[in-house]
Amino acid sequence: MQLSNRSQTRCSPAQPACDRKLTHVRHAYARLGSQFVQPAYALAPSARASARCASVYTNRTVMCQAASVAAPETVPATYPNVTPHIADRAQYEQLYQRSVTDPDGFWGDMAEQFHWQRKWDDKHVSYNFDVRQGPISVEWYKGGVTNICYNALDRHVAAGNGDVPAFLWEGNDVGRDKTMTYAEVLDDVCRLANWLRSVGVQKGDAVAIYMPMLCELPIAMLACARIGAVHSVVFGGFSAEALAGRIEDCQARVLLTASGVMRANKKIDLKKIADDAVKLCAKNNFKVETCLVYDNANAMPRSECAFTPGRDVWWQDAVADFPTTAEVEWVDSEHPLFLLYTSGSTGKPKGVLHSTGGYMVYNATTTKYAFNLSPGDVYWCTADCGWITGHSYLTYGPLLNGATNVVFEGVPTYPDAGRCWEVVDKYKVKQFYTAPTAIRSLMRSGDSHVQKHKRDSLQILGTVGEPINPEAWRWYHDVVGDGRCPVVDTWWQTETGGHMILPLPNVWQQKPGSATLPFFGVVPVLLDEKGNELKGEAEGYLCIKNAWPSTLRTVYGDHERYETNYFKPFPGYYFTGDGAKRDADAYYWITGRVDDVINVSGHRIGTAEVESALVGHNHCAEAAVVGFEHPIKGQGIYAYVTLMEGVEYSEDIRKDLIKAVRNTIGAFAAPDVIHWAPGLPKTRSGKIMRRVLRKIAAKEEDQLGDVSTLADPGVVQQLVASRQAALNPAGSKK
Ligand code: 6R9
Repeated sequence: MQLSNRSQTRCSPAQPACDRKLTHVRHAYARLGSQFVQPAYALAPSARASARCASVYTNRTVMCQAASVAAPETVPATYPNVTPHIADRAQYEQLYQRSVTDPDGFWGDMAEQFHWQRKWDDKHVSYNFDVRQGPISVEWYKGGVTNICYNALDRHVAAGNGDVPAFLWEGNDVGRDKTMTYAEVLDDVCRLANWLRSVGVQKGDAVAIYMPMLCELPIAMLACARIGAVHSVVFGGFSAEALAGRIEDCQARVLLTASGVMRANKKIDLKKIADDAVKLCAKNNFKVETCLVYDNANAMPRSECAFTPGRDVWWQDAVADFPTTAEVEWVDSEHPLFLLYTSGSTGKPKGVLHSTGGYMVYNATTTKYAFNLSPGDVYWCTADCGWITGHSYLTYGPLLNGATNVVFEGVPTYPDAGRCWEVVDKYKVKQFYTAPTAIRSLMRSGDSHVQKHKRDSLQILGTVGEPINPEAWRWYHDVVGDGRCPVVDTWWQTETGGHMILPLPNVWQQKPGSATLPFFGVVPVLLDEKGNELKGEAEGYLCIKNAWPSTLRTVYGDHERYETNYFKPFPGYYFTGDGAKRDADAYYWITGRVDDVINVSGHRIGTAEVESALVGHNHCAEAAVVGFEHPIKGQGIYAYVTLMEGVEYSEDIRKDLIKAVRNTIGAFAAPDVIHWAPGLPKTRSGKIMRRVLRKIAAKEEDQLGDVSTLADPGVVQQLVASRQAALNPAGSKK
């Protein structure tokens, strides 16, 4: 069945197809306590709003509080090397006004640079963000027909730029590298597109991709886009169970993977994980028919991999002989382009669906202005394609702009903390885009690793994924950029598809820790818990008032969840899940998530997902997970667990519980702290008081606030007394 036909209908809460997949999650929840048995969508919007209200001031990191409370420093826009595409703030204001008052005209102009097989209609934008007015819907470039792969590759080759490098691939090990021109990438994309067609993949079908950062990963995404198939990339750090859940959810019959990969000194056996995932799918009666495996011989030669004849195919053998031309599948602007699963405040990840035309135009436009990008610029985004940043600002945005893209297989600290700057010098990188967690970890290794390298090609430094603390911002700006490069702090989400709030480089003054002002076409608002818009200086729930071109179109298979999650909390607005402050200069300061999502090293992890994995362990009766401030990761994962009657807490059980999370989600979601809790602080109606748990984890038990509703106040003292043991477990390496 084709994705394009199903996306609005599958998996509403009443449908049995969905029930089957949720069984294990529900089972886990049933043991957790009453608050999880009730799905969020059953709550009235007002009840949800007030429930969240309690957390808006407690869930953010302390670091951000400091950023927003301290008198902010301002950094003027005086960078002689950076000549922005937008002359100054006044021109921005003028363009911004047009973008929000005449979106048809503004975004029509922005779309002109692309190839459209058929042009969009005059009035091409229509949307409804108000659940009271009917179903939520978003449509851009109505009537338009295009293809994003054509625009990212063929268009440049046709213009005579086939010899421009598209990818500068840098391997995990120093000295392993490869250059691919636009023409070469197009050849490989066509070969793979032909192969995909040969195994029966059609327009609208989902294809799962579980790959390391080889050029073949963006190539696979582009090949899917070329034939109108919908890619669903799963980050290579996810476990077999997480991969299986994502494959099943979108019913991908074809999986693209690799034998293995080296990350720093660690070998990761991707094929084995993929095999386990396929087995798990089979157990649930879903068959992955074909598995294309890239023989990444340097990390793991094919001789070391299990191989299932009839299902597995070696990439290098199967794809090489296909022709280097492949017909483009021209698709409607609203044709689905990709699915990307992201954590929400319930246990089941959401398949965020983006469509073609609006995503393409918004993505290319933000890339151009955020990074001051021009064709041929050497640009490097360190994100993995398994996350939205790798989709928007590694694969599509830079290629749509004709840039030369560094694709990095390794990690910033291998073989040492100077690797990034060595690579910057090697390729003369002009724009560098990374996450605050990487900046903090490199900062900790000392300035000498940076200063060993020249970095004189750098012009723009970008950051994404979480609030950047002013200290890290300063280091990035002063040490990495030698004070010559503006820092572009980009706030956006998987759901928004592209940058939403960011300082355009060298256009207006920066304030370290603030993402500053909205991009063209974006109208952010701050709401109070009743949904009133706050004016001027204020702090509240960050919502977006209007549709922008790359708004997520649905949660795959569950349009109701899409509406419940993003549009019902505040009718008439898209709710971001973040809190924010607006200062006297109208600058936005993101204060962090206000829902039960933790942002660990820029990766969104739902507390419910981790809890579900913990209670999946047969000794665990109950679990409650909260975030706590972590010096490198931004937030760490702090898990309170109650064991089954008669089971004694031990170091082995602690390790086992961590392993359970690694196996269910992936190593990046492993709890930093397991705190054995004979009892959890609950209200008389049985609700776990997470606010109290957050305070205990943050060592702020003197600020517990009102605990009069606690059923057993003694639990708090018990947890405070046992905290030290949880932080320094016997036998741990910490
Ligand atoms: C692109 C991406 C989205 C969440 C978002 C927010 C946090 C991202 C940020 C930021 C402060 C920034 N976030 N960028 N917070 N300043 N510049 O990261 O997408 O993985 O979906 O995460 O990340 O909390 O809501 P995603």
